[in-house]
Amino acid sequence: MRIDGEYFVVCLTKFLFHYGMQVSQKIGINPELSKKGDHNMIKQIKGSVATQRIILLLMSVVMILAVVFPFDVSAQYHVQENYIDSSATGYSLTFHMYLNSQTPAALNSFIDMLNAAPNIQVIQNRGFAAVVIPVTPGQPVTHMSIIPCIGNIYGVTGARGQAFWGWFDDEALSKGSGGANPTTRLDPTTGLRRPALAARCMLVETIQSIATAATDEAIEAIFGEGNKNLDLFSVWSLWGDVNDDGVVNQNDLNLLSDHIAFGHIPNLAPVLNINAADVFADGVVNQTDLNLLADYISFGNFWEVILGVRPQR
Ligand SMILES: [Ca+2]
Ligand SMILES: [Ca+2]
Repeated sequence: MRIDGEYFVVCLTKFLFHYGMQVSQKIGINPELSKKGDHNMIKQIKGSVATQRIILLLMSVVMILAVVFPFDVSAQYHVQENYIDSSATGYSLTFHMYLNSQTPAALNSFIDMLNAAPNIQVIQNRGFAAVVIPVTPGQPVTHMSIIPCIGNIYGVTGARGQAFWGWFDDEALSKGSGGANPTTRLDPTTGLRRPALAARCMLVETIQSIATAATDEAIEAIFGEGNKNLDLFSVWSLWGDVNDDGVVNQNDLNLLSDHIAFGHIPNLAPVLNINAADVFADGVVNQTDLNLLADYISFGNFWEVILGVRPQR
């Protein structure tokens, strides 16, 4: 809707002009009123006319200003208009199961779980099983209860599991090495993109941003200019592979050891994938994890040491 100042003032002036004419007619043209000599009423009406003339004068000044400095009401309330109309609809989050053909069997259980959930349909998107969830900026995200259920793939006898790292968007996966000149970091085995070692799951932050988005700028910051969908990819890593190079070896043990020794010192804390470090899966990373990882590296070739066993409840 466009209302410029000039149009607004012209309409108001016309109204006042007609109203003033009617008042004048009551005094000068209406002979009955004059004949009656009702001076009080005439005085009252004259006062009204004087008021109208002052208003007309003020409105004329406003009209001149409006012509010199035109304004657009709709431009000032652009966000609210979009919001009320239709621009805030049709947004979505697409959750991709970001593993290739080497998908562990455990991942299929997540997909089965999604398929069984009401109002959720698993599709193929960009080559991966995915679910699309509609969202409305400025409102709480619904239909999300199933997504946080996608998490760790626990290790079992005869099959290594994978630690759930988190949900990441295309930007996070394209800046895997971080730094001033980021280049995409790829998994040497699968060829899939990897986030930066220090990256953390974006899901909670993304949902909160959508729920509180109140301006076009905030919406664009989430979905990108001209986009209405945000792709999020679930990323896993081998239990214990804290430097995320696709193998679990002494380098990971050294890094985890440094983390336990210096992780609380800001300038000395090493960067690592903390989710992969919780090999004794109890939600905390400490000496117990370091001991288990040391056993795995030292004795894993002699007997089975399972990392990431499902915690007992
Ligand atoms: Ca490693
Ligand atoms: Ca632990």
